[in-house]
Amino acid sequence: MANDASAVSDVISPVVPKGSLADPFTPPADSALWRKNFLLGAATASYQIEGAVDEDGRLSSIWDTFSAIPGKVLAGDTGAVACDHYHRWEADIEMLASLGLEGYRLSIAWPRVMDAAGVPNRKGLDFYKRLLNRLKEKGITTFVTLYHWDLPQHLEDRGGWLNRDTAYRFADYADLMSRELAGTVDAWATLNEPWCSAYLGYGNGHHAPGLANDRFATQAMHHLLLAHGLAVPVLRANDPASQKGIVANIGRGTPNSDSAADQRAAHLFEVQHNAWILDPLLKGSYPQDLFELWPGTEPLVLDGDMETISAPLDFLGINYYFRTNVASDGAHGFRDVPLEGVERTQMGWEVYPDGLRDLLTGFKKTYHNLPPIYITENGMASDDQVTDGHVDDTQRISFLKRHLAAVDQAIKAGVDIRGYFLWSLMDNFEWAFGYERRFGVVHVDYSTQKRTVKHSAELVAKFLKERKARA
Ligand code: IFM
Repeated sequence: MANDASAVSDVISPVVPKGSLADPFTPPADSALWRKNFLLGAATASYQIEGAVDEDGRLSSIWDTFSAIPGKVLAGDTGAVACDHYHRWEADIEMLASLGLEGYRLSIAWPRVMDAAGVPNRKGLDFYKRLLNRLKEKGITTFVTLYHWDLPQHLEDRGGWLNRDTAYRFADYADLMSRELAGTVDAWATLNEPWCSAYLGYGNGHHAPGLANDRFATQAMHHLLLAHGLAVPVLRANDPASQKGIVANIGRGTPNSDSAADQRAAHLFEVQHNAWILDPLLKGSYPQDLFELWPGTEPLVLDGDMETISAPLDFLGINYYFRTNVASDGAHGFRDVPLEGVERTQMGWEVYPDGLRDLLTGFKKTYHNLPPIYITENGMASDDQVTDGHVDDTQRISFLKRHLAAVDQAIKAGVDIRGYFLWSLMDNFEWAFGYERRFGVVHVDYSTQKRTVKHSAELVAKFLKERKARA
């Protein structure tokens, strides 16, 4: 998966007959996406697709508990069945392969693979072994996330991410998984979006476990990042051939006016969304501006923690969805000022591809040790319907094209970006929004579990076929 952004123009096919590839998705001839070593894949996460929450010894997770509380998830939805992927995984991999997708990013359900005493659960482990072996047989590059939010409930009962001990339990879990799965994983990501785990889970309570306290959020973040830092050397020792990294969601904040106060507000927005995670990982310190925003919330940090957290990474996974327009709140912070007349998705999120490019090029300037990047999630929700066996997801096609163009621009500006994963392979359990919001490039009818490839996926497949034919 090696890449050299400076060599992009050397490997792009020089002559592409104008118009021969005309469709609403295919990237232009000079796009870095035509490079055959630019990995194009799709992503999912365990709780969002697997279902089978009580099967084969799986323990309860914080999302089983949270989604069972009335009012926490839209329409009272839970992940109990989801896409029934635990039983339908073979057909789902066939579908992934038939689309020509070259990479698959999945996550492991921690409560499925070990019990409260740390004893491995063979049946759970075997599920992931079968899955990963099949992906390898198909020649699909595997990105495996160890923690995509489904913390075992027994750990939450002892404080969850507020308890430093959870970080050590996570390292034990990483040890087990990398001993068991070594050789089938191309890239390990320790955590998915620690911002969401810490802030939505412990800061505002919109996600499991549903606690709401800024001080909790900063302490949970520290323990999450510590868990990451403790796991990386374990993964390196057990599975030296794979890449090790972490996945961060990033947010673009733009000022509502030219005033110094609004500029400062936009800066603070990005500190809270991006630097809070990236500074400790890449600079070994928390941004002090964070504690201007949330005075008195400095986490308890022990000697050596920041060195553990900032050990070198092989890659950084970036998830990007939208921008937020902000103004000063008149005190130390920012407030959202939604723009009128802009394009939005089913989530209400603004479609703003430039934000992805601008953040990536900004990170390159800010972090001199920025590792190679994979866009580990990008996509959008729409209220997709199946009509005569087809799903015409026009907005998604345009969304993907524009965001891939932003990635291409960032590559051309010198950012080392090696791949892109669509979020998501299929419609799934969208956390607090349940099944109403559809992010998949494949439609799922939850009453029959029928999968229908959307037009977006057909066009991605067409592009990948064309690219392969030229290689
Ligand atoms: O569905 C989520 C995913 O689990 C994490 N990143 C954002 C996606 C869309 O909200």
